[in-house]
Formats: sequence, structure tokens, C-alpha cells
Amino acid sequence: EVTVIDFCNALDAGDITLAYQPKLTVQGLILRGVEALARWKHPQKGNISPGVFIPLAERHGLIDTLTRELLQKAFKQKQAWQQMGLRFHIAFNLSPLSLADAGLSDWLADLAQEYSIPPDEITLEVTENALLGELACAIRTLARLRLKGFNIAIDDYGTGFANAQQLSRVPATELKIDRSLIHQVATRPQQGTILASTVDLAKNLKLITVAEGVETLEDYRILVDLGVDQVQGFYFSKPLYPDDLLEWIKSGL
Ligand code: G
Ligand code: G
Ligand code: MN
Ligand code: NA
Repeated sequence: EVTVIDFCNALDAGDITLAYQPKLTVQGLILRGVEALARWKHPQKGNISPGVFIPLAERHGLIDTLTRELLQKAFKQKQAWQQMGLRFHIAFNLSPLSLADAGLSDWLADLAQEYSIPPDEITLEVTENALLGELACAIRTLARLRLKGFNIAIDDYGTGFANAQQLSRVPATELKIDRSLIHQVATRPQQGTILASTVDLAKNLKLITVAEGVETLEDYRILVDLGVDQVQGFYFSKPLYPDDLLEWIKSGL
């Protein structure tokens, strides 16, 4: 078990890093972006899942510190990629608590400028349920980020309880369809109508559609037929550390 002391030590030591999972266009499978995912390898306790240490950071009031630390790492990495001539986007997961961080949009805009990163090459992912609780407050933060030019993705869509009207009020640019919806279709074709109407809704709201958790060729084929814009998942690549991502890009998929 990891403690908050372990976590603070890891933060100080820079042991919490980022892996990056490719996001590809459905047509042509062109690399459009990568999703940054936090990783922690404890020297004795091994790999600790973000599913464990993100909630730990949230409980102990350390999520804003972690978020800013990781965003800085991600922007630095993007700058290095840009200097190599690589121009794909980076997506970053924001904790619902970060939507209450009033200084976040100004801080991010400054950081983007510092690293010469066009804000429209950055996407901030927030889960569907993060938009429900303090809806007005969350939307204000997202609207500020949008005004600065950042993209906003609604993550894990289909697992939460946002209705179409709530969705339409979020200043989002992208809808990420949760993997559970996609896998249900592969095994139970009658679920396809739910997926099709989700894609339809996203298109009506002018949102880019991204399917996550694509694990098989069958999953991918369903998404081609539905006219989804982008795909992400183990079928294409798991999350990779920067050196491995470069290898993956060089190998030409
Ligand atoms: O990478 P993995 O599938 O283990 O991630 C588990 C969960 O942790 C996912 O829901 C993912 O969105 C979340 N997560 C991963 N990295 C970050 C991060 O940097 N910040 C936040 N808030 N959540 C993250
Ligand atoms: O909640 P969020 O969508 O941010 O979670 C991203 C997590 O999903 C990452 O931790 C990543 O490891 C995991 N993931 C990515 N692709 C796949 C996949 O194809 N199948 C499964 N089961 N998990 C995936
Ligand atoms: Mn995500
Ligand atoms: Na997701």
C-alpha cells in the first residue's frame, strides 16, 4: 500500500511521469494526437496505478500540485517533439477538482506561451460526471480555457449521467466515447443503436468523436461504419514512454 508520504516523496523525486497513447484518424490512421497518462514506478512497491494515486492526491489536497507538475512535463515534451518537427496534439486528463482551480486557465496560457505551444494543439479531458456536480462552476472554468484557445474533450462518455441538454451547454470540442459502449457493440450488435445515436448527437453538437479502448479489428470496423473521427486503444498502441513512441512512429504503424 502506498501512503501520502510515499506520494510526496515521489513528487519531489520526479518519479511521477507521463506515458502517451496515440490517437489516430479513422480514415488513413494518421497520428493526430497523444493522450498523456500519469505513471508512477515506486522503487520498492513497483507500478502504482493512477486509479490509486490520483484519488490519493485528490483526498490530500495535492491534486493541483500534481496537475501543474505533469502539465509542465507534458508541455516540455511537446516542445521537444515540435523541435523534431512532430506536430501532433497532446491531451491531458483534468481532475474534476481542477475545474475549481480558478487560476488554471491563466496559468496554462502562460505555460503554453513559455513553451511556444499553440493552445489549439492541447486538449483538456474532463469526465462526463465532472460536469454534473458543480455544473455552473465547471463550465465557467472550461469556457475560460476555450477562450484561451484550448480544446476540451468530454471523457468516458456513456458511463455517466449527463443528458443531451447538459452536454450542449459544455463548451467542448470533442466527445470521447467510453470503451464499454464499443465493446458492448462487438458482442451484442443490438447495442449498436445506442452507439450510433451517440455519434449522431456528437455530430449535431459539432463535436469531434473519438472512440477509446479499441482492442480489435472488429471494434475498429464498427467505428469506420459509424463515421467516428478518431480512434485510440490497444489495437493501435498502448500508452508509450517518449522513446518508445518515437520508435512506434518510425515503424510507420
Ligand atoms: O492509464 P490508466 O488506464 O491506468 O488510467 C486510469 C485512470 O486514471 C483513467 O481514468 C485516467 O483518465 C486517469 N488518469 C491518468 N493520468 C491522469 C492524470 O494525469 N490526471 C488525472 N486527473 N487523471 C489521470
Ligand atoms: O479514463 P480514461 O479514458 O482517461 O482512461 C484511459 C486509460 O485507458 C488509460 O489508462 C489506458 O491505459 C487505458 N486504455 C487505453 N486503451 C485501452 C484499451 O484498448 N483497452 C483497455 N481496456 N484500456 C485501455
Ligand atoms: Mn482520458
Ligand atoms: Na476516457
